[in-house]
Order: sequence, then C-alpha cells, then structure tokens
Amino acid sequence: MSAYKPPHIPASQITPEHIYLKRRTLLAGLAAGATFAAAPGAFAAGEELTQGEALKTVKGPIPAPADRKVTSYEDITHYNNFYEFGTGKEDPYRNSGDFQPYPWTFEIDGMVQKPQRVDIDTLLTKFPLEDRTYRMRCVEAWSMVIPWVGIPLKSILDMAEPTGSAKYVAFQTVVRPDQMPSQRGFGQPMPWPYVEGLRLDEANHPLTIIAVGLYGKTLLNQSGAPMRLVVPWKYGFKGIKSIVRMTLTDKQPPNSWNLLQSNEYGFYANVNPDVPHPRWSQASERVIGEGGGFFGGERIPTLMFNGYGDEVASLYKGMDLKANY
Ligand SMILES: Nc1nc2c(c(=O)[nH]1)N[C@H]1C(S)=C(S)[C@@H](COP(=O)(O)O)O[C@H]1N2
Ligand SMILES: [Mo]
Repeated sequence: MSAYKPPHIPASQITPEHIYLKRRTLLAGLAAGATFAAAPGAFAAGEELTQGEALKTVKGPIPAPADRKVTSYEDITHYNNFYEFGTGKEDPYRNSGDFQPYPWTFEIDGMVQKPQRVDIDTLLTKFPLEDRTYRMRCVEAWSMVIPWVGIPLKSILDMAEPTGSAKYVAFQTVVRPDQMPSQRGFGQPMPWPYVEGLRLDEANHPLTIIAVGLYGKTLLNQSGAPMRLVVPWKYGFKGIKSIVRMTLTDKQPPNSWNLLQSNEYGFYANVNPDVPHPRWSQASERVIGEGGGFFGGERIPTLMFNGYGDEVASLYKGMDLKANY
C-alpha cells in the first residue's frame, strides 16, 4: 500500500491551459519589448511557474465575509508566521528569497488505494482554481481577511482513493536547510518538519482548501508557496505551509504546536472565543491593517468557529470543546 507509483501522465507533458495561455502572452510581451526582466526569476527559462504570477480563477461557492474588509496584499505578504524563515512577523518576507517553490511535487500516501506523487502543475491543470475569501484568525489573537485561490482538499485526496480505515490526514512541510535559514545552525525555534493533521471529515469539508494563490496570483514564499492548507474555522497554525506530504492514517497525527506546548495548543484548534489561551483571552482579535498598521489594529469580537459555525458546528456535535481545544 505504501509502494510509490508515478502518476499516469508525466506532469512535465502537461501545460495547464491557463498557464499555457499566460506564458504565450508573456512571451509575446517579451517579444514586444515589455519589461518582465524586472521580475525576479520570472520566466527566465520560459517554462516554470513562479511566485506572484497571475492565475485564471473561477468564482468559488462561498461568499466573502460581508462584515469585514479584505486585508491589503501588502499586509498579507509582510506580516506572517513561517518559522522556517524566522520568528519575527517580517522575517518570512525578508528571509525567504532563496526558497525555490517550483518545480514542486508532493506525495499522497498511507491508507489509500493509489499512493502517488503529484506535480503541482497537475493540480493546476486538473481542477478549477476557486476564489475563496476567508477570515483568518491566528491563535495569537490577530486576524485578516484573505482572498485565497484554492482547490477543495477533498478533490485532491480523492485522487488517491482513501480506504475505509483512513480516519485522519497528516501533513508535512518541506525540509530544506539550504533555503530555509531557521532550519540550520543554532537556536532553531522548533523541530522540523512542521507537521499538522486533520480528522478526515474536517479534511473533506467543503470549506477546507489547499491554497495555491491569493489575490489571483500564485503564493509568495512567505505565504507558503507553492501550496498550503487553509481551514478557516481553525486557528492559523493548522494552515501548514509548503506541503510535501499528505498521509492518510487511522491515528490522530501529531501537530507541531501541540508537540511544542501541549497545554496551550491542541489538535482541534477550533476558533472559540469562550476558551481562553492559558496566557490570553480569545474573546477578541486585532485586525491587521485597520487603524494601526501591523502592530496596532482595531479590536473586534472573535466569532465562534471564526464565523463558520453554520457550516461546521455539526462536525463537533456532542464533543467537549474545552477539553478538545
Ligand atoms: N510550515 C509552517 N507552516 C505554518 C507556520 C510555520 O511556522 N511553518 N505558521 C502557522 C501559523 S502560526 C499561522 S498563524 C499561519 C500564518 O499564515 P500567514 O503567514 O499566511 O498569515 O501559518 C501557519 N503555517
Ligand atoms: Mo498562528
């Protein structure tokens, strides 16, 4: 069951239509003397996807939150948590310049009928890229509204045909000490790889996506290029970045923040204003970019399940949400 099987069609033989068309446009632009040379690495070989490239997206099934302003691209890409590049909020954008997100492949393995290695180009070819504007609530009590571009995680997992015994999905971030400064040397902030997990019904929920972009463009390194998890009713640390492995399993997978501080960070991590963090209240949140820039920010009340209770509360019927924090 764990035997590696290559995908049926080598991904290198496929150019997704929306990428193909854009490449043609870019190449035509180049021929016409346009100034793409300014973009770092963009289309140097005329082949690879790169960060911040325009994607063709379709309207997603979930309306954007009506009560909130979408956070600026500047704030979304300059205020991040991505400890592989440092623990400061601006470290990920400052220190991620060496990271090469393309080409990229990831594995789907474990309790599946068809374990496989998938090329990200295959994902971009196979599925419509949906606009999904979600609230994003970090466990540190700050929040944004992010216009993700993504694919339902269920569509991706189903390619591998999970077996009846699979109950959870375990996720892993890439380990590349040569490209991720906090993965080398002394004083590393946490053990690598960063790992996360979901119950299979959470993973299959229609709100759960793998994001491949935001603001209609491929992800920048600091946001988890080229693909990261987004589970909008959970604290941000569940949204594991730069994923290289998804393993279907029958055991609850470990997750990095729980391994680090199990009394402060649980497996479920559902946004819940009534369950305080041991060191601070979760009843309200600081809105990044509103009235105070990065470090100030208007405070608003935090919503149960981050405002997605109508969609997801039934997943936790009968569960003690204080014990399962
Ligand atoms: N691999 C990895 N994934 C990660 C993190 C990290 O440090 N490493 N930080 C998490 C935390 S705590 C949050 S709040 C979100 C932040 O996502 P953003 O920077 O895109 O807002 O990413 C999550 N995913
Ligand atoms: Mo977070």
